[in-house]
Amino acid sequence: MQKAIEKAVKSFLENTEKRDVKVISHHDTDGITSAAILAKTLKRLDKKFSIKIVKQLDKEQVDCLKKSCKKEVVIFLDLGSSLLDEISGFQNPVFVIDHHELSSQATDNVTVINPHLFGEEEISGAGLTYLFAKALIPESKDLANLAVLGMVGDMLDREVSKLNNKIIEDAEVVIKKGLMLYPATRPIHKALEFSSSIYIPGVTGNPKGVMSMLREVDIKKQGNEYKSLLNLDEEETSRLITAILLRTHQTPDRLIGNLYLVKFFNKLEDARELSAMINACSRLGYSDTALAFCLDNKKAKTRAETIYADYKQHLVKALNYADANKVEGKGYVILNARDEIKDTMIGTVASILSMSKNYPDGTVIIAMSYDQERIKVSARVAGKNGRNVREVLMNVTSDFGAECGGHAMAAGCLISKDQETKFLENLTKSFETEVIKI
Ligand SMILES: [Mn+2]
Repeated sequence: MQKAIEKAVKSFLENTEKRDVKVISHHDTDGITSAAILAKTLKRLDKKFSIKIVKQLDKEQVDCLKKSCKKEVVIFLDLGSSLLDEISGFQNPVFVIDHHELSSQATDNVTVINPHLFGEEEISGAGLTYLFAKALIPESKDLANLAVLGMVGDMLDREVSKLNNKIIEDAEVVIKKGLMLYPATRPIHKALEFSSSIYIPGVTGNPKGVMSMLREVDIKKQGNEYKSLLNLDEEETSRLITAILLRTHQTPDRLIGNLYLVKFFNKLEDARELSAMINACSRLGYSDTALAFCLDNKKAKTRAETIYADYKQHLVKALNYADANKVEGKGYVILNARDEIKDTMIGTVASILSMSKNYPDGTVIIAMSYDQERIKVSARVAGKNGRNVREVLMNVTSDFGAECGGHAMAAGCLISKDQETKFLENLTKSFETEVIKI
């Protein structure tokens, strides 16, 4: 892949001699950090560029871009691989730097850098963009911290690979083994209350529950504040882990993992926390703030922190709503949140429900939320084994057609509002036939 990157860089430099650059990137953490890495690099190269951050890329948007960007060098980051046929219709030079599955082959005017093409190991969009940036300017190690956020954002940090290790090394990450609760650098009671990485029944979103658990494990304030997770001593940590294990019925390996501490604004920060903050900004519609934060804007940092606090309140409310309104059947849970939960948060809610350990292994979680005239559906599987939820969605929507994406354990689709009843009918039918088969 390195050779392909070098070739791409050469062609990129030639093409941008007389053309400006248009960057299109995805609105999640991986996409935002990819855009930030490239923006910093283009600035150093003194190239003129503009950035567009999108929630998702569809055919219509590509057509729109074809009309509006006739002169620029267009570069897609963390997306585009599924639309190579459409992207091939551009008249001008196009680059796609992405790690998602490829739909087809691209034409000559499109340069694709994708690990699937080279049989490479998993790497995030930001990781790829970082490799591209390093090929453009070798002295780009200072951008590796952004690539670490992208990697953590796409949950590829458990993927031990040469490429990822090199990025972690370049970023001078401090790795600590510990409880996968974030932020690891802030007072423990806050981390417990807002722990979306580990859902603890009776504690997450419940300040009283947090206090009673801290009393139970004998963790006291030091002066006016609670210690952060990183500052707890060994015994406090192990008592806390036991208490969480008892409440979540998780296995220890799901709770313990590597904490990545990266330098941002001259402070060591928990990469998962920053990644969650960037995602939160985008999900509430503030991708511009997220990007400005990644470009070291101090004002954006303050704003992003406020938005993140707001997001956590939204999320806790959404989880409480889900708890009170979900419908449980044999082997499945359906949550139809309509307008009560934002479409940009419904996937997170579905993931948290699937990790909550309240359901037996293999339970399918379906969560739905309105997105203007459409309904966003997120499907997840609790535990490790179960039905292929992407197939479930494809079967259930087969008589009216819907674009389904994702994979066996986590998938999603968009349907129109008039299909709501039909979709729910098909869904229940499908689950009930499955039960009969068993
Ligand atoms: Mn990605």
